[in-house]
Formats: sequence, structure tokens, C-alpha cells
Amino acid sequence: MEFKKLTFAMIKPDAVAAKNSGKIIDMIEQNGFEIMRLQKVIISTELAEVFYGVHKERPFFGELVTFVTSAPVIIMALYKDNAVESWRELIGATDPAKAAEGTIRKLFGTSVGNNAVHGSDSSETALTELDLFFPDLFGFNDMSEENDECCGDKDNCDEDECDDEC
Ligand code: RTP
Ligand code: MG
Repeated sequence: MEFKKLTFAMIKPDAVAAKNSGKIIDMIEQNGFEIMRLQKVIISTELAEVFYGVHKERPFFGELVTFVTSAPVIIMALYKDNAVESWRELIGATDPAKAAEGTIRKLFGTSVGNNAVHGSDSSETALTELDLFFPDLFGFNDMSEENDECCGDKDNCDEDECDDEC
């Protein structure tokens, strides 16, 4: 999996509560994103403070944490060429009033705070956010389990496929 092709996305509490998540997920698929992970969760305050840590000095930090932990959200790992830029283009500007026509925030956001969705702002941030919410994502192709099986059955194993420790 190429990491530049991944981004982290969230349908925020306002859009989930307004029953817009189905429409947003449909837009995601119609715009060519592969949904690699999807989960509906209620985020803890501790996790929200880490997730929004970059904004901790901003005056709206407390509001942001209270909002994102207030009700269920849908978190996703999205896969597409230029995933970060492509997803940010589809969601539109932070303020729904300034977002381009047809973008998710223009369609479903109602204010700067209640702006329907989140998108990572760079590939580096995407990796951090994906690792925070989907820690299994990057270990998915880890071959260690196969190696473990191999170690347990040395008679039937192809030595070349075993770790040196076997
Ligand atoms: P996000 O992280 O949620 O995808 O949004 P963004 O990159 O477009 O905007 P960012 O600057 O990262 O801000 C994070 C969230 O903080 C809220 N915000 N409130 N009251 C304000 O002036 C203000 N500015 C930003 C927004 O909900 C924004 O999504
Ligand atoms: Mg941001």
C-alpha cells in the first residue's frame, strides 16, 4: 500500500446527527475513493485532545474537543491517488459559506464549527491520524504471523521463508 494514496476522514457529529452520512459516503465512493476502514465511534476527550493537539493554543480548542466528542462520528481510511489533496478538494473550504459549490461542506456544513467533515492536511498528518484511529492499518501486510506458523512447523517449512530466529 502506498502511503501517499491514503488519507484520514471523519464525518463529524453534526452530519451524522443530521442523517447525512449515507449521502457523504456515496459521494466518497462516486469520487473514486476506496474505503479501506470505516467505523462509527464516540471519541474520548483524551483522544480528541491528541487529534486536535495542533490547535491547542487556539481560542476555539475547548469548543472543538467538546463538539467532536459530543456524539457519534464516522471515521474512515480512504485510498486514492493524491488522497489528501483529492479529499480536501471534495470537502471544500473550512467555512461552509466559503466552500465551492458541490463540495461536502457547502452541501452539508452549517457553520465553521459544524462543517460536516474532517480531512487530513498533509500526507504526514494523514499517517499520524490513521495510526491514531486505525492502528492495525499499517500492520495488515505484516508477514510475522506466517513466520510464526513456519517456526512452529520446522519440518514442513521452506527454510528460506523463515526468520533467522526460527
Ligand atoms: P479539519 O481539520 O476539521 O478538516 O478542518 P480544516 O483543516 O479545514 O481547518 P483547521 O484549521 O484544521 O481547523 C480545525 C477545525 O476547527 C474549527 N475551527 N473553528 N472558530 C473558528 O474560527 C474556527 N476555525 C477553525 C473548524 O471546525 C475546523 O474544521
Ligand atoms: Mg485541519
